[in-house]
Amino acid sequence: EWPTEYRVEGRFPDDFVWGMATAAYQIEGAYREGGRGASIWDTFTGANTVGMPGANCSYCCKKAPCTPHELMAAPGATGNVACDHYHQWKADVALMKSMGLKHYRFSISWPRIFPTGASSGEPNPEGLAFYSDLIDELLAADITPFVTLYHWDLPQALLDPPRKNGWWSRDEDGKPNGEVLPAWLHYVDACFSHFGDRVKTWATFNEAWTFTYLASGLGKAPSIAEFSDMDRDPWIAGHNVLNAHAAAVQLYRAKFYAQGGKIGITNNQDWREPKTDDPEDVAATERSVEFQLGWFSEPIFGGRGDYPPAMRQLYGDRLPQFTDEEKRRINNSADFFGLNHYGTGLGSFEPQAGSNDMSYMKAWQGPMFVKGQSGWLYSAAWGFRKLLNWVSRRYGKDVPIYITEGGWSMSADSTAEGISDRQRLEYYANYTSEMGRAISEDGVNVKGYYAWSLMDNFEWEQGFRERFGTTYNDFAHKPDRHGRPSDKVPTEGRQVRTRKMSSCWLEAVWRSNEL
Ligand code: GBH
Repeated sequence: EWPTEYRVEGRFPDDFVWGMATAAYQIEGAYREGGRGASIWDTFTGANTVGMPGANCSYCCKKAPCTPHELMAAPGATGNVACDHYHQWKADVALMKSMGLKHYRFSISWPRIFPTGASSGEPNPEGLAFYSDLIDELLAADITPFVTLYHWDLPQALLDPPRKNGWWSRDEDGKPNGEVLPAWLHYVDACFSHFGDRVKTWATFNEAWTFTYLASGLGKAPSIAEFSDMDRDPWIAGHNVLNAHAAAVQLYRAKFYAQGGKIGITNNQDWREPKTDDPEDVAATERSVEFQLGWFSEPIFGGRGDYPPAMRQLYGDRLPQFTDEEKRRINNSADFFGLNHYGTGLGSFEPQAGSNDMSYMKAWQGPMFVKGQSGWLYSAAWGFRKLLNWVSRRYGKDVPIYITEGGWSMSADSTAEGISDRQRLEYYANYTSEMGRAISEDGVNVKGYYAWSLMDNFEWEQGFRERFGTTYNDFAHKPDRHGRPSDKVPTEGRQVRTRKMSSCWLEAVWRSNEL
């Protein structure tokens, strides 16, 4: 009863933004170079951080080897080398230029700019130089940069004692206290000061839900015991992050107004379709979208500077309270609505909480959906259209929506296999078609679409085996003992990038602005 094939057609508005996206820890590598400090992902992957600024071995065992977190699904994979972009960045910009790319979203690594997350003093000049040169090279290639300030690589020093606890910081009485806020503001101020003359689009955070909720103990860094009380810690972290977002926007608007840029945040949501038309299933799926996307969108776009009323009703005082001043600051603290969207699943009412987002919804995989390589990824482009309409209904047609990520994972053991990615091409064809219909038929204010990702990269706890790239990376892997390419140890300086079919298809789209 659900469509699996679409007419691929449509023309996009003249000013529509087509781009590609990446994130620092997933592509840069060079983890001990350029004065970079340790991040929570170095710790989580078990990278050898002995001697690095802010490494947590300074109060831990002080000896290598460190061990990957038990939730690393591909233990041994790290971002130590990743795509070696820190060395191959010029060639990477040349690649982007060769495909006619006009918009590129990437993130800045906080521990490259402030290796120990300092809240005063000068930024690391080598870190500044890397991004400054990259931005210049992009602009020279006629590519507009979109910069994410935080894509999950918190300086490790900001998680460690004494009294830091990263986004999870709270007072004795349990109230979130924004302990890392001065360090965060010092960092974003440095980014605006040094890059804001050339960067005109900023996102504060990538997927607050993922790096607070899942990172409280469900598989993203840090997922440590101290912050794994799922009745308490996600809400503490989320609260601190919303306040940090609003403070960064306030700073940007007050001090960097003359730069003439815009700033927002990127949240994530996959669509949830009720498994049956039982009203309880319908309510549960609606609630699940509200409790994930709404958690971080309602305070900003909902007009009251506060959480969704349904969340407050269910959680009561477990959900922290904003002061009136905080509410005023959070309300309207974004110039655009950034949305990462990948796939669709079914949902039903689940009376025992404990489901993925604590919304009393159980997620199901629909057998009618095409499945990606990632366990959670199912394609149903109509779900994307429904989600876009959900956002538009809820937060109005005025706020411009940018799809800051969308993509498809496929496994591949060779370049030949990797570049024949017809299924990814079909994903993009179906999803951009449905996005086009949301724009032209439903009047949803979508302004741009960034494909995830420019190239295969370090896919977090999945290491290198899950490939989301539109360009294939050989990673110059040494084969493992079964003769298969290993999940581990990409080699520096020798990675070959080869564009996939999907990359060529997307190029045709952004060159013609038409499907
Ligand atoms: C994005 O997250 C990230 O921004 C990007 O860095 C990443 O490379 C890309 O997706 C591909 O994964 O297994 O039920 O716990 C996408 C949102 C949220 C999707 C967490 C996977 C895990 C669901 N992700 N989710 S579950």
